[in-house]
Amino acid sequence: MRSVAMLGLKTTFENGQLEVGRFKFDFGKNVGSVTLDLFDVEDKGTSILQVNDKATTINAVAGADSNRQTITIHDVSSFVIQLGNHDSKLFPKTGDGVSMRVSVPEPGTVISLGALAVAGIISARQRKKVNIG
Ligand SMILES: [Ca+2]
Ligand SMILES: [Ca+2]
Repeated sequence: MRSVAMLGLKTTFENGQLEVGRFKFDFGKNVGSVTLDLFDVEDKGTSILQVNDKATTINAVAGADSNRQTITIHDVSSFVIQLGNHDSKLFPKTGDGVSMRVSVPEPGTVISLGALAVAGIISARQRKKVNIG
């Protein structure tokens, strides 16, 4: 299951293989350290924008095709990440799609983006409201 279709994006990116979008993860409590496993960051733009509702900038490093990297953030109850870059000059047709896995220390808790479709729906609704207003 992938969240691409749930985000209201009109076009698919990298042939729909990977996600581009802004996601909020809210755990509802401090879950300690959170590890993000990022796949296929090839251009700048992928960045953690907020941790616990405070603005921050933790940029993922662009690398070769299909590269992997992990970023760990600490004392996290929520965070917002921009995944991928829809306006990539390197990929003018597709944008730079990125896939992510999120791991938190609680045993067996691994969240994939597909499980977070709800977050995508909420942000799509908020965007709609903004457009109407
Ligand atoms: Ca790629
Ligand atoms: Ca990519």
